[in-house]
Amino acid sequence: DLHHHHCVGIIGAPFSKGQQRDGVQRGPDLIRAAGLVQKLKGQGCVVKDYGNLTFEDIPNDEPIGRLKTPRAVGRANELLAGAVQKIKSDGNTCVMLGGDHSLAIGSISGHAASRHELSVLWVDAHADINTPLTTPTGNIHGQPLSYLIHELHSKIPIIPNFSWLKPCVAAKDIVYIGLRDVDPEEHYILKHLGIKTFSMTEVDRLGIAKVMEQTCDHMFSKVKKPIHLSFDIDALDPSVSPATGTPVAGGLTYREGIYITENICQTGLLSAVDMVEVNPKQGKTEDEIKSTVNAAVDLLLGCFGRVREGSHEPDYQIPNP
Ligand code: 5AB
Ligand code: MN
Ligand code: MN
Ligand code: MN
Repeated sequence: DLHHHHCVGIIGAPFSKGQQRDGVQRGPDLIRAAGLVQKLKGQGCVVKDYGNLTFEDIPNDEPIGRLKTPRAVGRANELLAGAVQKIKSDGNTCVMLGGDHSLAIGSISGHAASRHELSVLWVDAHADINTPLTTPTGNIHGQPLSYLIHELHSKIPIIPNFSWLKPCVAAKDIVYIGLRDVDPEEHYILKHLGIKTFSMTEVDRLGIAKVMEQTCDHMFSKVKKPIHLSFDIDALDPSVSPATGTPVAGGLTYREGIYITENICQTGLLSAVDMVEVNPKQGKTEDEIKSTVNAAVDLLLGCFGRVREGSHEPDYQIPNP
């Protein structure tokens, strides 16, 4: 809540090479321009903006099998992992502004390096668990979880610029919300590893309040691990967040998205957040871009204490005339 001062460290990762659409690298600056830092401070957070990472160009980054720009993605995520580890060691909840979802590789690795064991809440239309051999597109933003999960380690080939990476998440510590576009190979992997999923069907059946209750029951079944929330803006319905690379009809409402963030904030265990896949070039109008960016900002505000009922300082007094 407002009176427990969240310390928030923000890192921008203007990176797009985990997929093929230009524009997603502008996400961090757009989300900042919509007032993220000032709004977080206005709700009582202590905010440090660590700025944007700069990613060097990697020449001759030829595909390896189906994998597109593997060396650039490996190097970018190594850099990001170091930055996230530093932000965590400074005592902050880390906010990573993407960029495409391949950045979860570095964000989650850097987070895990500082915290040992994590729960990962993956809010997305997609499962992002293809391996380099199952990917139908070669885009690494559809694969980050396969690189991070212990149980899939033997299925991941050696890739240049990924030798720094070690799997750091157990299948039982992952929960998905919002799935509605899962590849057959991904569906097999999810079932084979017994990963907890709340697809849009479960959101429809249970309602978002029960989904969050069961999400927390699953995540807290043994010990209370710090939570890594990886939020792909395409989890929301395209009527709310159209400016994204791979929109899918039938998504979460704005209210369901906000409910997720309010609920996760209340656990007191939120330790890092990714906000990814905002792509202004995919918006058809200025309003479509605005709606998408505002949703990203409001979700982040929900992560750090904003509640819709409102709030007040504990020592507030009604002014006397
Ligand atoms: B996103 C697809 N499954 O692997 C693939 O936006 C789409 O980070 C991935 O969730 C979507 O390319 C990746 C077809
Ligand atoms: Mn997605
Ligand atoms: Mn994603
Ligand atoms: Mn997408």
